[in-house]
Amino acid sequence: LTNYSFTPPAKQEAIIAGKDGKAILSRDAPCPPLRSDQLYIRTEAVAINPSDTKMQGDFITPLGIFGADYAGTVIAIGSAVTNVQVGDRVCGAQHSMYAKTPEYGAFGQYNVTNGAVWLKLPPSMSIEAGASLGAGISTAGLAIRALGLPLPDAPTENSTRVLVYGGSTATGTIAIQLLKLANFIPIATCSPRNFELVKSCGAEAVFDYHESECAAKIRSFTSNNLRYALDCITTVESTQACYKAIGRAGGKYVSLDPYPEHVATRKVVKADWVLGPSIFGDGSTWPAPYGRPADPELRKFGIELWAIAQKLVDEGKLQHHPLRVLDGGLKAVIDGIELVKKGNLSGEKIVVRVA
Ligand code: CO7
Repeated sequence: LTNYSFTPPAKQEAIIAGKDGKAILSRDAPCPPLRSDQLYIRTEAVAINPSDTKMQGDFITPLGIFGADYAGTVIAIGSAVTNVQVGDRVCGAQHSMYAKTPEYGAFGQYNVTNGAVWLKLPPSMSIEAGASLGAGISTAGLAIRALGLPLPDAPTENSTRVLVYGGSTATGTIAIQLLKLANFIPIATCSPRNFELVKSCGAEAVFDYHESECAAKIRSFTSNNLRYALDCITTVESTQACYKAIGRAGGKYVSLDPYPEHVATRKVVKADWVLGPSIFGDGSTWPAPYGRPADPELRKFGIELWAIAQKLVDEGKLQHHPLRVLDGGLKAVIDGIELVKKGNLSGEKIVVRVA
């Protein structure tokens, strides 16, 4: 399966886990080979996700490269890939710290595309914006699927309301847009400073989660009929608020991390949570409760989701999350991770220019 017409570099600079598990810049990290179904990409920008700050302890694979989100320029093309040329700009996501492919991590000089989880950037979209999309599209898509709702290619006929708790998160702004494009009526929570952002993505109404009456207000706004809640935050407070907002008849709750079961107590509400990297269909080697077997159905869904994302991006229908761009090369990724770890970002995704 290896593509012999292109010889990958022997080594690359990349952010890997040092002896104590901390992120360090290595000058001799491994480069992946190029398989026939892949593109070889010179990385130009990467984005930091909260999950990058959680890759510690048992999550770490020796010599594994950190990072999910990347964008860059194609420098070689596997023989089975069509419709792409050397010099095209693409973005995508990696399954960081997956034990079977530790050299697949976004935070390196080179990336290979992983399955179908990538798209070609139209001229209208910057490399930095592209770098912000990978985990957001994947995670939002998985969450919408777990809610049992369709994607924009099969819009619903009866416009139902869907609550996106944490509407100003990087996952939330994508989820709101995908829901709206599928003809749902998104409503959301966030801080007042992000109300306009969340409305610009398509939310009909936005509620301030700091108010003690937030959940009650949503319940009343939705006439005690809300059936779907997507929780992009996943704390005791967020789970409780979503459960309180869902109407009398119950419904479905989906979070992006394991939710606190002791507050998910209404029998009429079915709860589930999704794992971003399960989009590849390869399963996960992360420790419990994040480990899972390969799933061909998810692989198929990933292909569908990324084909839809390509179309939406080409048509200019998907707006990227507001960016805070850092310069300084791969080394600045370590600063970016620290910034995200501090947890005081609001409605911004950290993107680092690496080349
Ligand atoms: O690895 C992947 C590969 C994919 C192909 S995908 C990785 C997906 N991540 C995970 O699966 C890891 C587990 N989940 C999480 O880490 C979280 O659920 C995340 C944190 C995924 C949500 O991440 P996202 O990147 O979407 O969030 P963010 O960093 O953009 O969120 C920041 C916002 C702030 O703006 C706060 O909103 P405002 O309006 O108040 O400023 O989160 C908001 N926020 C809170 N909201 C309510 C922060 N703390 C909040 C709180 N309550 N306590």
